[in-house]
Amino acid sequence: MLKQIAQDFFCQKFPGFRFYGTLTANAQHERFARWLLGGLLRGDRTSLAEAITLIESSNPAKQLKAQKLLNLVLENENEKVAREGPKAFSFRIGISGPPGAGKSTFLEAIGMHLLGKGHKVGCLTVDPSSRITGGSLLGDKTRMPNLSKDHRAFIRPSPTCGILGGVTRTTSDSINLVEAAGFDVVFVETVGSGQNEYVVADMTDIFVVIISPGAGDELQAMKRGIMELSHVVIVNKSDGDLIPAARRTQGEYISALKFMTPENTHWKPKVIRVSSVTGEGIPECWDLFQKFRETAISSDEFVKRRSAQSTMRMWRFIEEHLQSSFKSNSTVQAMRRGIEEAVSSGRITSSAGALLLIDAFREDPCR
Ligand SMILES: Nc1nc2c(ncn2[C@@H]2O[C@H](COP(=O)(O)OP(=O)(O)OP(=O)(O)O)[C@@H](O)[C@H]2O)c(=O)[nH]1
Ligand SMILES: [Mg+2]
Repeated sequence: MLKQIAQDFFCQKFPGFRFYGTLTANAQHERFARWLLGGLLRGDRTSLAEAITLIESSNPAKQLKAQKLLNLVLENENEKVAREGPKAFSFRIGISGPPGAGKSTFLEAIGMHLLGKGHKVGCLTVDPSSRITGGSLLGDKTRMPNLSKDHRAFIRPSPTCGILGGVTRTTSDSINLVEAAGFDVVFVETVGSGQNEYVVADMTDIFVVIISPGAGDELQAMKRGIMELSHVVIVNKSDGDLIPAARRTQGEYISALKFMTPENTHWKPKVIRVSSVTGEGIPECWDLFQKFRETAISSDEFVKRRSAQSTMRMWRFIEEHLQSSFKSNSTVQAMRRGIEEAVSSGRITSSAGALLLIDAFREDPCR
């Protein structure tokens, strides 16, 4: 009893102090998670960065701590929503679009606009392709010079490659951490390359596609499914000589969207023009986002979408986790080349090759 009082005293007095001596590993994790949660709830950015690094770690002990922290964050969020109703929800905004469309510049413009309105803004990036290239240019802070310097904004680039459970898990868990630290508007930026849009749309409340003027070819190339996911299409760079082309592009997208099934029965997708450089159209763009949020909340779509996303994400995590354990398994790695060769040369069928690897994985005692 006395020991407990002494420990609590030290931990309160010196927030960074961790009194682990006599605690079980589980209690240590719990205490650490509570200490980090305290930092998050105070809006401490160092704690937030530490919490995100923790959930990105593949170290088993750190993963246990991370799970404790995420549970506490969830409890805290649920209590807040029970107390304050839907206005307690943060606003998660997915931003996608082809490389160079001006996504980061747009985030700088709208982010600064939001800081001016008293919001706290988080920006995360998703780039599963960075696993292949080994690095990402997304989140390039040079395109967000003011936002990245402001303490009311938090910018975090894509997690590095090879993380257990994949980018999806770490990004959606990071969203919860960023929100716990008081950032009430969270942008998730991704490069539009086919698959990423679905990942981002599954973690956000509104999905926005940003394009450049004269992107008629992009319209052809952009998958119908992705257009159907979008609630707002932004034609960026509507400034100077580019204005006529931006108007034309806006018209083309309005026509194209007429023939598509909207994602949300209560919202017809909108196509707007902005200039992230001059700031023209940015306040109207934010008003539109807010209108979407109000419509979604009042029609109950907001909560329904988040619930459906949670279940969908659980399955995505399982898939990512199983795939990464499978591919990194030493038995699978040892057999892989031989079986691939047997399949590609036609000696065995693809399904037989797959089953050989799956059986080897299942029977591996070290898995
Ligand atoms: N004229 C004009 N140029 C813009 C505007 N927004 C962005 N740009 C320019 O477009 C280029 C690309 O901008 P980024 O913000 O880096 O584009 P991005 O979509 O984030 O690019 P990636 O992250 O590489 O996919 C830069 O040279 C910007 O200065 C705009 O509103 N008007
Ligand atoms: Mg960018």
